Amino acid sequence: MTIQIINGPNLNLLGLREPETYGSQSFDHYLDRLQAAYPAVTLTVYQSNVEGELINKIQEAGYGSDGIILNAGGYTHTSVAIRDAIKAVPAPVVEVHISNVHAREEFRHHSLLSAVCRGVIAGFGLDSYRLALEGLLEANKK
Ligand code: CA2
Repeated sequence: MTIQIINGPNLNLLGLREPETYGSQSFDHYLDRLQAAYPAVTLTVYQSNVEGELINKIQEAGYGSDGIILNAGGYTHTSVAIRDAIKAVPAPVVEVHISNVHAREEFRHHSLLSAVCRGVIAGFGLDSYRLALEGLLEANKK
């Protein structure tokens, strides 16, 4: 089983800035641990700060993988184009957030993506990605 993780704008700064909100671990370090915990799954990660590049990756992985774990960052709250890309592909997409977006500013309470995703996980730090993976694995069994 292959799962594509896609991280959007500014998530390349994980572990470097705002540890009170996003923790102090780099994503690469977290991914090594996640991959070791799920040897039967092939995890690949892509990060971009560019909306069109994220859409290209959703289209590619949406036809070439068994599922997508997507943290679209700030585009979660603004991007009709990313929503359209998710809706257009057959692979299930789980929306994830490291922080609890509902406990933050009002503008983060609404996602344009949630309605076209298989599910949403938010607020568990980087463990949100593992929980999303569990969701995809369970959904795949059914
Ligand atoms: O909680 C999340 O995962 C978010 O998707 C993160 C986005 C934010 O716009 C969403 O509302 C919620 C921001 C990503 C910024 O990532 C940083 C990581 C480390 C340091 C600075 C920014």
